[in-house]
Amino acid sequence: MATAAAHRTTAEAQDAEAERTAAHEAAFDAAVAADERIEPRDWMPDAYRASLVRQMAQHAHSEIIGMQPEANWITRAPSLRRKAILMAKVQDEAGHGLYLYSAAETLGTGREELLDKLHSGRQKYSSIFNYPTLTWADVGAIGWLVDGAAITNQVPLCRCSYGPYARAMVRICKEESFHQRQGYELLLHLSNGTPEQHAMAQDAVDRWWWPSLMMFGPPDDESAHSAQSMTWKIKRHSNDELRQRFVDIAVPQAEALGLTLPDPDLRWNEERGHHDFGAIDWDEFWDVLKGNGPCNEQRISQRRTAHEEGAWVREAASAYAAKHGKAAA
Ligand code: BYC
Repeated sequence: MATAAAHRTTAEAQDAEAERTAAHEAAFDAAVAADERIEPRDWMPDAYRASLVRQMAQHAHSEIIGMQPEANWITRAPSLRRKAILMAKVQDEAGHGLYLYSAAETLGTGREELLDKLHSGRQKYSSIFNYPTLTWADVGAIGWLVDGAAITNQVPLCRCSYGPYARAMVRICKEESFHQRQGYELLLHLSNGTPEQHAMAQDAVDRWWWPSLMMFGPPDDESAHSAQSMTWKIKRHSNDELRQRFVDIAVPQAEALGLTLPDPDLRWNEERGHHDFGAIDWDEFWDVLKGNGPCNEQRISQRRTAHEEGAWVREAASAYAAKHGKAAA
């Protein structure tokens, strides 16, 4: 008798829980459908939380790993003005990482844990940062193409359904616009300079064009997360849509720069109202994701070293906070 009653109570409790979850799910779906923001204390499906943490972590990691290829040129910038601009840009990237790690923290995942996953290869960062910056013109090509691709991808994220991510993206996009302009201006200067400078700018664009197109992720039919992320309004457009938008923006800019995009199949398609472009080497993309890009090892080992060498700063900051916390108490 007692066992039957206990079973009944458990079954009733399970039914009540299922009903509560269904009500939560309905409220969540309605909020997303009405373009309302989901905030940290709101109920959300576990898979929504996990996918956001996955994307935001990868985004944050990309920002801080992205400091490396550009920082490579700070000591060799050709003028004080260029050096000051580049230093400010690299610092901005650190700031972007900070906003994004903080936004991820609102979902209950701490920065230490995310950094640990980056350092141990369990989380990704953008493929683009596994390519080397061989000349000064690469700083311009990164600004124009990489930041240009980033803006195209990230402006719609300002309307992401998760509030803290969307708000972080507003400020990031403003700063990315400045980054894109500085890269464009740098390349314009080189393109209109000596024949050697023009050739250096062209060579940089030749090397960065295809990896920039890969930044948008795999084609839609191979994108594991797109459909679900678009239903949840984390992503507003598919990878291929954004890639096409970027190509359409970049072509007239390349013409204005006097530089050629390295794609013989690139041409305006009147019928589609878009530029057609050549086939992307997806084998190269997946290979870079597997860790076999030209700089994967270097980027991660430099990141780990920077983290270890920064341990004393974290310890000092914690000690300071503890001391002042005690004093305030
Ligand atoms: N690189 O299902 P999919 C910057 C992964 S920072 C590496 O389409 P999703 C800047 C993907 O994570 C730029 N991995 O994924 C910084 C997934 O693997 P997992 C960074 C990639 O999430 C400093 C798998 O492939 N921007 O601009 O729907 C200086 C299948 O992909 C890449 C962001 O992070 C890639 N390119 O769409 C200068 C923006 N593409 O997670 C500049 C935010 C895909 O299953 N992120 N993968 O192991 C996004 O918008 C989306 O996450 C993506 C991918 C469009 C990147």
